[in-house]
Amino acid sequence: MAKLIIISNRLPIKIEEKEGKLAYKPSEGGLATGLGSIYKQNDNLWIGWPGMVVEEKEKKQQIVEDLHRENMHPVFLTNTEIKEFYEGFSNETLWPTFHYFSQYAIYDQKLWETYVSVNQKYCDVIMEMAEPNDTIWVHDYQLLLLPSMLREQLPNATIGFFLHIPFPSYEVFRLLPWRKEILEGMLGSDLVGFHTYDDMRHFLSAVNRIVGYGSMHGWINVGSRSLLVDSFPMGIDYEKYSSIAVSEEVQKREKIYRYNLQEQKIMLSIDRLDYSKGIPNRLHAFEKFLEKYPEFHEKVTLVMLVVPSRDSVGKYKQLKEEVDELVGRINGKYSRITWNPIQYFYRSYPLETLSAFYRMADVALVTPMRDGMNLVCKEYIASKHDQKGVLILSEMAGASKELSEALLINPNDISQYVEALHAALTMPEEEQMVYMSHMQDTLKRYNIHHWVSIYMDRLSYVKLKQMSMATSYLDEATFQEMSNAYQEASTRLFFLEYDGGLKEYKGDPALAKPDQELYELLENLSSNPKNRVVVVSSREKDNLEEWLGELNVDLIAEHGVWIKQRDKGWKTMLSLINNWKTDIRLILDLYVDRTPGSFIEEKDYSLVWHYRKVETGLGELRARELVNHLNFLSTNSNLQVLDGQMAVEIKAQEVNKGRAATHWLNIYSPEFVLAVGDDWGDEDVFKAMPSHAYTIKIGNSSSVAKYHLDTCEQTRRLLKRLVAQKKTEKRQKIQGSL
Ligand code: GDG
Repeated sequence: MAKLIIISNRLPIKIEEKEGKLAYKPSEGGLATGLGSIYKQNDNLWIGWPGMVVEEKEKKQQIVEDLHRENMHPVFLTNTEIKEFYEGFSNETLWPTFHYFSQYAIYDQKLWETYVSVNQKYCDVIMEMAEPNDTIWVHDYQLLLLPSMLREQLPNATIGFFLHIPFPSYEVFRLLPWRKEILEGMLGSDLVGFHTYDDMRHFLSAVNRIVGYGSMHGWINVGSRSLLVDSFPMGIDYEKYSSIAVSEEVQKREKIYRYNLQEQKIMLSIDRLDYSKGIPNRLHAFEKFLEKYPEFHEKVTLVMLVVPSRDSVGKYKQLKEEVDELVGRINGKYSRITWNPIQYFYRSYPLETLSAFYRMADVALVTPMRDGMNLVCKEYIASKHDQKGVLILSEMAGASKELSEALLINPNDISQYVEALHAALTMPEEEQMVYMSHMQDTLKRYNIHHWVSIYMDRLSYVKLKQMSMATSYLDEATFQEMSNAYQEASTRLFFLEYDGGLKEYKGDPALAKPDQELYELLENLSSNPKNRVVVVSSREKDNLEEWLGELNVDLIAEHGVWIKQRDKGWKTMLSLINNWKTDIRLILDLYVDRTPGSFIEEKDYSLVWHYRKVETGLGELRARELVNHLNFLSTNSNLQVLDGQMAVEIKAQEVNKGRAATHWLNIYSPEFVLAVGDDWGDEDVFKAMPSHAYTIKIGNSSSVAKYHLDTCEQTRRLLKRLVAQKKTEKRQKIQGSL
């Protein structure tokens, strides 16, 4: 039976060795609890490092056996690998870069090489455990190269990837010397998931500008495979945090802490010691608050739980010193015999202790400089049974996109922070309860189980979609079937894309004129009274008229803005307002100035920037910039940017070739339909076709077309054979009757 394999750097357990005996303890954290319910089912498996360096062969064997009973399998890492792969490249290169602290990032080729080799090690272990039909779900920044490594070995496997930390803007990401390899690694997945839409947007932009792949509604084509990029905000195990908060043990602990803190209002913060968490800023804000609002002296305490983390790394040691110093200074300045404004704890605590603090806290301070999601703020909300309490949340945490009822702040704006502290402490209880209950409703619904299930559903959907988009090569057997259908039909309709379908692209669009062979082919095809031939193009109508107007064919010009039936004149299907053109033209002019050889073409309902004549490389580079620029400007407008063959076109969205094609389908209800196209715009034509139509994509990127061919030459040969077959048949008939 196909199984699900979860891969993360660490397994969801901690191993401890006491007096030569191994003990396994479950580890806390969002991922472990969230996926805990699924990896234990059936034959599912979780693969990762068990958290301990093991050298002895027998001990390794023991761990493998013990873990197998719990549906886990270890990847053993050496001390050097931990140092260079985990502490080094993952935490000193990727972590700072992805959290917008690139000034802290180190770029060291040796660390990168170990990162590559450890990703390969994970891949090798997975290959020992995986079967071809398994679903593989890779997690987080330590394993960015793994999806492509797996894809190479298992080309048809279902591979998901989820990034738990932010994906930075292109401007920051591009600083990494290994940016291209990293993106290519991630692109081996079928579904790339992020916490927020912004992360997803940044990723798509980096892929477009660094690797050169465009995207449409989150879909990226990599060769003949399409993958999807989407956002899935991660939730918590709401039930678990909510029920533990009313457990006897937690209430007992709360009583003890309350006794010690007396009537103090409590502000709470819980984070790992990390520069991304904004701990010094929080202390500065609290100090300013005490200075500005002395009436709160002896009435409020900041309980700050800081969990030790990565303390072997220099930057973390410095941060620890800075925090120690700040806490010391503030407490030194404001403490009284009976009151310490800050209660600071540098250690980790059992969940029951955290829960007791969540219950007690009047205000929770979750104010990171940058955070992928942040689960602490969600746990605080789930623990608040009386719905009294205020959450102050940084805009820079992914969670702020969902929890808009929190007091949102920019952690760099210390005066705003101070006012938020004051507002939280003075907020009427009824108001607190309204906000809290809204946030609880959201988190109850979008809990961790929901997150897992929508991610897995989406991954299955991608696989189905890939299957429906996998076009098979149009072979001889299919041709024979098509030819029979052609001969039996009394009404036949052809939609033939001009550029890329019938005629190869030329450096200059004006040079791609019809040749004698093409004229003859179209004449032959259209001379049969049962045939109706529609030539489809994004070219201007005057251009098509000049080249093909004499023929007995119908025409679709400018992506479907203009149509012409052979016995009638041109007519437009839309009456669109074109006032967007003035602004967009200014931008295109700018790109013409900066890109020698490029030029603008103005059509009735679109503008096109052509770069066919531009120096190789430069044109592609500028085109990527321009597509990004235009996509940004066209958000919330009804404009569509098409990244075409050596051209970028912007047009009103209502215009599409598929709509225009429907016009003919409605009039003729043909028994035989054949559509040929080659780029994104032609997908609209394929989609508009009835189920019995033969749809052919030129080129082998994925498409909704049923078949594909490689060249225009092959389209022509196919059409010629269809017509010739008819002629042969006719002759045979005549000869037979003689
Ligand atoms: C990464 C991303 C994203 C903390 N101290 C103790 C303790 N914890 C638990 C908390 C919470 C978890 O650790 C921390 O989760 P966060 O989400 O806040 O932060 P990261 O560890 O940086 O996680 C983050 C997350 O991945 C999930 O995708 O949200 O943005 O950085 O569950 O309760 N638990 C115990 N004792 C402690 O002292 N038992």
